[in-house]
Amino acid sequence: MPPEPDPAAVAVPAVPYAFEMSPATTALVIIDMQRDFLLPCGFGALLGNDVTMLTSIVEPLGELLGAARAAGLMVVHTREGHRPDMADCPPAKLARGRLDTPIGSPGPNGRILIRGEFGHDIIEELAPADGEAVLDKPGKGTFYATDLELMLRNAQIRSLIVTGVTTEVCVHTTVREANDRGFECFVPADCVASYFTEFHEVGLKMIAAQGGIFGWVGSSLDLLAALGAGRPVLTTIQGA
Ligand code: C5J
Repeated sequence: MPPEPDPAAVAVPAVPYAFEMSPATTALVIIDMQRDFLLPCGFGALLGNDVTMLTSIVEPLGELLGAARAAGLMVVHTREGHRPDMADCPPAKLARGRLDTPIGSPGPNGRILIRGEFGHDIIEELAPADGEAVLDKPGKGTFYATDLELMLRNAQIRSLIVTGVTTEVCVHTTVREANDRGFECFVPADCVASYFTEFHEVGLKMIAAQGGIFGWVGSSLDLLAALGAGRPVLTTIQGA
């Protein structure tokens, strides 16, 4: 049975059609905005990526985070990484890429992708506030091996605004996991990023294609307006 219409719902312009959400039943999920992915010498950089490809989302995501807090949305931050003894790191993940400096190796920001290390933590600009959930996840998806689903169901959350990095890896995996669990996902295109422009663009297209097979793609400006923190603007959604 479809859920009862919510009188507090707002409509956010999106592809393939307007996304309806209610602040009381929506969570902002910020995926892996960690130094290890965004700073030079972290995991992302050691994989050969240009980390500056990710920095453009920090400012709009910061604004969205402020608006979400002001509107009372549940906020969830995630961090990809492993226990110091790496008992939760699958050997296949560790071996992948045949890296000279694999996960767990010492680096300028501490041991790579290891919990408690400087590089593993979230960048200052998007630091979690008191009371906001911070989920440590060993995989790419945010539902795998975490208590996210339990927390969302207990809080009666139906919709997720999914942001962070990278578009085609942890963001996409999370959107797919959420979709299969019955959550509605909105992805603001200017608050997700990839080291690869083409993967970012096609990743967004894949979410909204076929009538929104995984969810909706829109812009943070329209979300801000819907949350009462800005005026509606005519936006072009890159990649959607
Ligand atoms: C990756 C992530 N790309 N957060 N992790 O390995 O997308």
